[in-house]
Amino acid sequence: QWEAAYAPGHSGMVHLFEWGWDSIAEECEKFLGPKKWGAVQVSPPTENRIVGGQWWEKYQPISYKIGNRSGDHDRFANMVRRCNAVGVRTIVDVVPNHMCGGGGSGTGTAGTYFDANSLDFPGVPYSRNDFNDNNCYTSSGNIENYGDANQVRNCRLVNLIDLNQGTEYVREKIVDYLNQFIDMGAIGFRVDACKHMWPGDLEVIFGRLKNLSVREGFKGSERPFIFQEVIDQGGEPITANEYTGFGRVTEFKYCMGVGSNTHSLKHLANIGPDWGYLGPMSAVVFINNHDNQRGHGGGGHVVTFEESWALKTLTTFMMGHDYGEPRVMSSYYFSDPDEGPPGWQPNGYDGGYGCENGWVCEHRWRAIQNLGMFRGSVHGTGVTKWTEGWDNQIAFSRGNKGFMAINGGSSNWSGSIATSMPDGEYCDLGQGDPTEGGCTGPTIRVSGGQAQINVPTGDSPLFLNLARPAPT
Ligand code: ARE
Repeated sequence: QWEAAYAPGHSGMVHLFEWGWDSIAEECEKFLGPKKWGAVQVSPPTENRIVGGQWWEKYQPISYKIGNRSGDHDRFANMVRRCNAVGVRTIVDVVPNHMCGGGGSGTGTAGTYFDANSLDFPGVPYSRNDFNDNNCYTSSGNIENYGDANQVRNCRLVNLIDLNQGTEYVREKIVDYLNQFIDMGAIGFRVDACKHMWPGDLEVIFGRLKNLSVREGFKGSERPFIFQEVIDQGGEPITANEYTGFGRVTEFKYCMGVGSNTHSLKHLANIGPDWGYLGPMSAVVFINNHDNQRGHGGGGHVVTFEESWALKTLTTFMMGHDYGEPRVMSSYYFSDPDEGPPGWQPNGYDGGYGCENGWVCEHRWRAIQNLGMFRGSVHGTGVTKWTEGWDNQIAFSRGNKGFMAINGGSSNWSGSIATSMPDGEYCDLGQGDPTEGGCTGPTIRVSGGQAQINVPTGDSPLFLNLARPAPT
């Protein structure tokens, strides 16, 4: 439940936020597979309430049927298969804490009726007794004070009708909800709003999940990868550590930690538990996420695509360093933080493919696109030969498998840098791609434990990646 079952040589998650299933399948085949990324994290696929096209509609479940504007059940299943076939796994964003916002009634994205006044969700089915309202003692029925763990877990998060995972019936429904994705070949889950559920209940639910599907090509002994969204920036009674016994947890302190050190990269050498963060096997790390890039969920300055230079620098560092399991955010441009994805339609839209018309696609940026390949090839090594230049420059090796140099300064960084890489001529994956004959970009020579580097300053490229020897 802590390790993602990535294909050999693949690593790193890309969150294709709000992409449609057909587009994701195509991106796996054309881009993420060949670039050896580990997995896509997809937006919640189950039936949601239709509000007004906002991205956050998908965090308001109506039933556990697969079907919303990203696509229907068969398209989703097809996407998981096509991605698996090219070595890219699927990680599903699931929302077991609550159903939709209270009040009103209607029909969800897969045509299922619901009544949020009487708490009736026939699509599951859930009814009044499955919810927590009777266990919440705030006057509004909502969470009013994050200093009170009881209300954080038993009251409604922003009026979202709160399920009681303490009951056997609700647990079984959630287990079935998650297992349907494992049956389809998904490898794991980003679990929404875990702060708002009791750790003991989650432990039971996750413990009942199936092993990864043999029919879909897995060994049968692998556990689903689980990472839980818990925003812990200190100062609240609920801590991320309460959740590490049954899966990983999002390490939100990392966003602020790296974001405040773009101009002092050398400080990042020991980022992790020394900074009061989760252990390396417990943390999922990221530079920003779909909430904090638009001011939802968690405070502080985070680096996003709007600061492209800083984002490239920090993403390179995150993917190169050995702390935590990394995730790269792939966004769309927005002016209103609530607005849905470009070209959204209530049903069947499938934007995203092509990375044009409003999609940012950070994962395709030159400096970022080969980082999954780098990380996949240095698997099992630690950081060695940490080196600092004089002008916000750092370099390090990953044992004898990789080397990375990041120039965050205002002048070129060139010279001999110590490395644990064996002698040879290597492809600079920051600027080029490995080919059968060698490299489409510059190559770098290592001899006698020294790499001859020349890392230009400027927006791109920022790193040299020597994971792959250029064949001679
Ligand atoms: C929307 C409307 C609300 C309305 C509600 C119900 O915006 O006004 O009341 O619908 O009708 C997302 C959006 C919400 C949206 C919701 C449902 O962000 O705006 O509400 O979808 O459509 C807390 C939680 C954390 C949560 C953040 C946002 O602890 O789990 O708030 N993050 C996840 C997702 C979100 C998603 C949800 C949960 C809900 O990643 O995308 O919400 O499924 C401190 C605390 C944090 C707290 C934070 C913000 O930092 O430490 O714990 O995060 O403040 O309050």
